[in-house]
Amino acid sequence: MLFFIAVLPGCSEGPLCLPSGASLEPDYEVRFQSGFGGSVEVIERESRDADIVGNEEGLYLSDWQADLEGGPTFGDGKLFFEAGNRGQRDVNMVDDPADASNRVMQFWIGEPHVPQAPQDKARIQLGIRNNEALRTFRYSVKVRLAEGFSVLEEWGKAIHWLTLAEFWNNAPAEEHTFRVTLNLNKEQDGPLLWNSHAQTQALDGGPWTDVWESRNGTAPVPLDEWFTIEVELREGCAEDGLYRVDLVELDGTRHELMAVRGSTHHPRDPAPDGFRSINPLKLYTSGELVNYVKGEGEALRVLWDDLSIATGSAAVD
Ligand SMILES: [Ca+2]
Ligand SMILES: [Ca+2]
Repeated sequence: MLFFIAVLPGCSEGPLCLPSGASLEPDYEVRFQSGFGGSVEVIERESRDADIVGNEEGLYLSDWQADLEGGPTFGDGKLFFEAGNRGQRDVNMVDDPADASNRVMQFWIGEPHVPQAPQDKARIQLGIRNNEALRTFRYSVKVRLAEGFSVLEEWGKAIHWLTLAEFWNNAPAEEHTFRVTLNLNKEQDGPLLWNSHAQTQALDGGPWTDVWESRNGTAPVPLDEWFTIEVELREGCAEDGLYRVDLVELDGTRHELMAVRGSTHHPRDPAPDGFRSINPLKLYTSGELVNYVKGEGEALRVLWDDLSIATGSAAVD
């Protein structure tokens, strides 16, 4: 499942990293969780970003300000749209279609809303940014691909850009830009399938260069049904970096989507300093894809529930 594509030709800055040695299994500690109920709400979502505030009584570490932003590990947590208005894309707390007594968070994209040539694109993400030495973390979240994804399976085009999560080490504004991305992909005549890649980019922007890629065409992509995604990332070199993703179906069946031993920072970063920015919940794609879904009379809609984020023992040093 794991293969290396390139060793960064033309990148000369910093030595290739060396493995830090045997890595111990970290002890994980939950830092934040949310079931999107209680007083949790999204505010000011007409702008290019929005905030989530509130908490759930009885749910430990569930306050979006005091626990997520005020805790020792994470900086700020914000929703980011980049552009557009609520008639084009929106985030709302809605009833769970499977249980009206449960509230969940909905990402909704009705049309492309981010200007870009040759065609506008679309983006909603939860950005947890300005994290201090976030080197080892894992999270789980329930996901429901609620609308638009069934018609995508009928689309006679390949899909290479439909992002559901992204992890930055480092972000584009920093040196040694590097990201790990969890995507849904599709061949021209095939069903949706799972894909991840790690990529670098030069500081002045330009094309992304693959460091590794992992693809899983056998695990299911459940549509209109809850499933759980579990993601683990440990900062490290080709020898000791770790990226793992599991999918658990509603009936409890577990699938290993990705299990990559590979660099989880820029391979030439001389001083890796953790994942300063992560997007554990994301819906980011091309205007062409969104326009196709819209033309079929639907919108792109993802529901999220029961987010829980833990950091490993080596996360804060
Ligand atoms: Ca809930
Ligand atoms: Ca970093």
